[in-house]
Amino acid sequence: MIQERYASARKLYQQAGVDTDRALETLKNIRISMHCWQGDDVRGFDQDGPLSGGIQATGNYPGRARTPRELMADMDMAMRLIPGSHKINLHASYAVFEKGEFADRDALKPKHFQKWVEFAKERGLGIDFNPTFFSHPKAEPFTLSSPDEEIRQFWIRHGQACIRISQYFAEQLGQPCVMNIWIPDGLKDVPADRLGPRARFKDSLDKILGQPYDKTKVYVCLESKVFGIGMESYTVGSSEFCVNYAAQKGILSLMDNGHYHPTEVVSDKIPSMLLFSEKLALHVTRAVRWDSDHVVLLDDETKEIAKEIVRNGAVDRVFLALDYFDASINRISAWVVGMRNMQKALLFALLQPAGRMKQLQEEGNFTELMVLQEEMKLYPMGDVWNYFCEMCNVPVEGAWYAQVKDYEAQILADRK
Ligand code: RNT
Ligand code: ZN
Repeated sequence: MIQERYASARKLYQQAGVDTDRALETLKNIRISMHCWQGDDVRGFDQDGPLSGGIQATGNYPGRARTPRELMADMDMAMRLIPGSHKINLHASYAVFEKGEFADRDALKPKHFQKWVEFAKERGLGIDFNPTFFSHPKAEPFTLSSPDEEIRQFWIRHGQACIRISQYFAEQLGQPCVMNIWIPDGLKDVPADRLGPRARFKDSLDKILGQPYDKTKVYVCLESKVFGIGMESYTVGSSEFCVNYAAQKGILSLMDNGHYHPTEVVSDKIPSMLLFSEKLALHVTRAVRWDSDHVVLLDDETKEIAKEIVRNGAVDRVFLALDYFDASINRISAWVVGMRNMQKALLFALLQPAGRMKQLQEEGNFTELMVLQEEMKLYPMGDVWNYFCEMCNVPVEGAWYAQVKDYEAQILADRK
């Protein structure tokens, strides 16, 4: 049935000038970085305090992963239901300590992540990494931009430690590690001094990048943000700061589509960034009225983001990661829905007659362009997607959800 439906969809797409086999070949090789923090509401394992830094996971759905073992099992479960090979995205706060052992953020070492390397190796996954500049007693309200020199140095050492750990991941796994720096630093109310904190942040980043590392193995990124809860008036790491810093220092910009003004879209920023930098990183998320980090859906902006990557031939230049944390629904479903939707958005983009559309634009034939774009929306992409799932040995359509429900009844229900 699935094969037959694929054969007929393939023919229809062929008539529109689209090669479905080639699209699937491309899709199969796109690795998306699945963020570990959806599994435990961004709590991590190195401290017991609340989530800080102006981000928030809301909801109290049962079954949150409480230990590294539970988190790994849950990620495994999700990965079994997602087609293709991917990466996992870790935060420094997910260090796994031996019994009785503890290392503060500035003293983290590769060995504290050995369990994650073993996990990734066995499954052929890559690892991306993030220093954790939040949920820590020294993180309020400033980290790398702190006027307190001792605190600032602490966080500089943390950044440097994370570069060493990132290189360890890359070397152990034979895949580059994308290391993303995001700081929550900011102010609730009108600043007296906007420049000072940014100057200190700039100096701190210079010091972190002073840690020698192999640029072919570790891609350091800088993520900007417009506001956070409790930092409504000012963020140190604004878009202009981050884009300029990254361009000047030859590191990557990371754009999170929850981090801009509500009518500003990341999809439109992608081609401009691609003209000026070799590589680019994204956090794909869904902002509902604010940076709420809802699960990624197959919505217009997700499709438009995928389109800008595919149409500009940038599949190998854009590092894709997901970033959301919804504690109000089954957390494994949240991963599977988001990952599969990112892939569906990429597939949708890969199944468009891009050459013909571009030509119509250049000829000024906007009527036919609109007609074609709208017609392509109802082409049988679902048949191509199901075939892809079957090819990758994962459940087709919504069949995966029954497995999550079983897992919930058997495993998650016992987590009190
Ligand atoms: C916060 C940023 C950041 C975090 C993760 C946990 O607004 O988006 O990327 O969500 O690092
Ligand atoms: Zn983000």
